[in-house]
Amino acid sequence: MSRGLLLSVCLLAVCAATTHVVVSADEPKTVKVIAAESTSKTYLLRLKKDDSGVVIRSAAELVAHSAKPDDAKDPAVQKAMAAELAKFFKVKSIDWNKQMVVVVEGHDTRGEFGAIKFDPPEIKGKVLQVFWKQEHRVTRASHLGVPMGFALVERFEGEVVFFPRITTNSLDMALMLIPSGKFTMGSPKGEEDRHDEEAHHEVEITRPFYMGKHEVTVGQFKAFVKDANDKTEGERDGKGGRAFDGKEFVQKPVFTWKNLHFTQTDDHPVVVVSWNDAVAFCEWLSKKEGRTYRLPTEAEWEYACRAGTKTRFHTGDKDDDLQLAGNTADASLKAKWKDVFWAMSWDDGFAFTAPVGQFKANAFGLYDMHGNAWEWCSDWYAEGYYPKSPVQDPQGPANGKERVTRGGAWSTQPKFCRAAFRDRHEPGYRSDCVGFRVVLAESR
Ligand SMILES: [Ca+2]
Ligand SMILES: [Ca+2]
Repeated sequence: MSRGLLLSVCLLAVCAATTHVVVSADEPKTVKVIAAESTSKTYLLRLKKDDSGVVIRSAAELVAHSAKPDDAKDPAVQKAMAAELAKFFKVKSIDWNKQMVVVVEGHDTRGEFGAIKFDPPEIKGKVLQVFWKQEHRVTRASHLGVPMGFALVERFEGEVVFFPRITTNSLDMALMLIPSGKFTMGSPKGEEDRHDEEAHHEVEITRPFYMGKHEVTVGQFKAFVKDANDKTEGERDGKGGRAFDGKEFVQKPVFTWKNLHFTQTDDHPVVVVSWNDAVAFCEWLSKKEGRTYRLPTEAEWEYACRAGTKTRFHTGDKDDDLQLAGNTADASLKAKWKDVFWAMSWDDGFAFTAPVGQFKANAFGLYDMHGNAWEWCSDWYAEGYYPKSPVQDPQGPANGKERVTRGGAWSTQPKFCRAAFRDRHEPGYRSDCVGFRVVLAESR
C-alpha cells in the first residue's frame, strides 16, 4: 500500500491519555524501545487531542480507528498498513506477538519544526509509563503542524499511561511533569539556619503530577479576573495589601495586585493575592478546562523544589549558590531601599519582582522555586506536623489558622529561601512578595 493510501486511511483514534487492558501474570520488569520516529501528523495517524497517546497492539487495531473502518477490515489492507508502519521503523515487519506501537500526538509548533522524543518507559506496578517531550527547533522549512511520535516497543500486557514531560494549558502556561518518587523532607540537623520544625522524614509522592514551570504571572491572573469578572480579596474589602510605601512595609488600600510601588509587566509573578484568591484562580481554571488545578501540598512543593537535591538550595548549600537560582534581596534592592540591611552583596539585577524564568531551572525544569515570589501551598500550617505526618502524600493538618508559604521572595535573605524553610500566613493575607504556582493533577 502506498503512503498515499495510508494517508487516506487516517486514524481517528479515541485518544484518552490512558489505555486499559488485562495484565498478564508474568509482567515484565523493563520494556525496551526498539525504534522511534517523529514526523508531522499529515503523514500517518491522527489522534484527537494535543498531548495524547494511543497503543497499537495488532494490525487490526492499526486500522480499527480509521476514518473508513469498513474499508480497512480486509486483512490484506491491514497487512499492508502494518508493512508500511514497519518501513517507517526500518524493520522487516512488526511481530505483534512480541511488539507493540505507541503513538503520541504533540501540540502545535506554531511555525517551528517540532519533534517528539521518547524517554525510556518505566514500569510502575502494573502500569507502563511512557514519557515523552516535544522539542522545538526554528527552521526555514514551512510550517509542519502538529508533530507525532511513534515508538516500536516490546509488548506489554498492561495499562499504559502517557506522560508528556511538559504540557501547556489554555493560558499558555507551561507545566512540567513531576514524576512520583520518594524523598527526605525537611533539613538535616547540621543545616545552617535550620529550624527544629524542619524534622527530617521520609515522604513518598505516589502519583506523578504537573506543576507550573513558573509562578502564576500577572498576565495569567489578568485573564482570570477578566473572565470571572472577579476582584481579589484586598479589592473587595477595600483594605488592599501589604507592601513597601517608600519607608516600610504597611497595609494600604491602594496596594493591589495591579497597583504596586514597582512596575510589573504581564510576565512578572502576580503578588498581593491571598490564599483564597489563589484557590479561586485554581477553581476558575479547573472549571474552564474540565480538569483539576490546585495549589501544591507542602510536601509536593518541597519535593518539586528539591528535584532530587538534598542541599539548602537546589543549586547548593552556600548562600552564594542561591544567586544562580533566584531573585532575592540583593544589591539592586539595597540601591532602592538602603534600610534593607539583610540584602546580600551580590547583584541579581532585580530590586523587586523579576519576570519569571530569569534564573537557573532545577532538574524538574521549574524556575524561581527559590525567591521572586513566596508561593502559597494548600496545607494548613502546624509546627509539629512533620513527625506524625503520613509517609504517603501528606496533605497537611485537617485544620489550622494559617496556610503555608514556601521558597522566599525578592525581599528575603537566603535562610528564608531554603528548600526546607516553612513560612505561613492567614488565608486572607496578601503582600507584594507572596504569589503562587499551580499543580495540575494528572488525568488518571
Ligand atoms: Ca533581587
Ligand atoms: Ca518563588
